[in-house]
Amino acid sequence: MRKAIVAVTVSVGLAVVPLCVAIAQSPANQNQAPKIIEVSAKKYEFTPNEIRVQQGTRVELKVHSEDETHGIKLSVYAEGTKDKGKPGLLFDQPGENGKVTKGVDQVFDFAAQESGTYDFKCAKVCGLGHDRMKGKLVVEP
Ligand SMILES: [Cu+2]
Repeated sequence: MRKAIVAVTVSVGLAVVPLCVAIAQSPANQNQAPKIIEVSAKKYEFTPNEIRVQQGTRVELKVHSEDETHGIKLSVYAEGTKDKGKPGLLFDQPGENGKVTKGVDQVFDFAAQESGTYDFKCAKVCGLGHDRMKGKLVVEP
């Protein structure tokens, strides 16, 4: 009987070790602190309007509006890949992409998983120039 208890204790102990190893080895970009990128928005431009990051970077994008409230909506598909399957930008909370709250800076996190050029545009109709209020995120391989 005692032998059985010892055996159970040892096997539980052995099971915990691989679990700890697995947690420590989860993909690097999940533990990595995000690269914080700040964008300011005003009628009718984003500054910067071109953002460059390396493939695999985790990004926290912070959008501050200078005049009235604007926001960013990113295409999650690189140019030319929309029909080819999975999105190249992986959002922590997809609902935050393009979500604008009046008077509040928009902040969202994503992983730049695949290289390519991703368009973004203003997520709130802000006036006559709204349609040309655009930019690009370039994810470099
Ligand atoms: Cu706009």
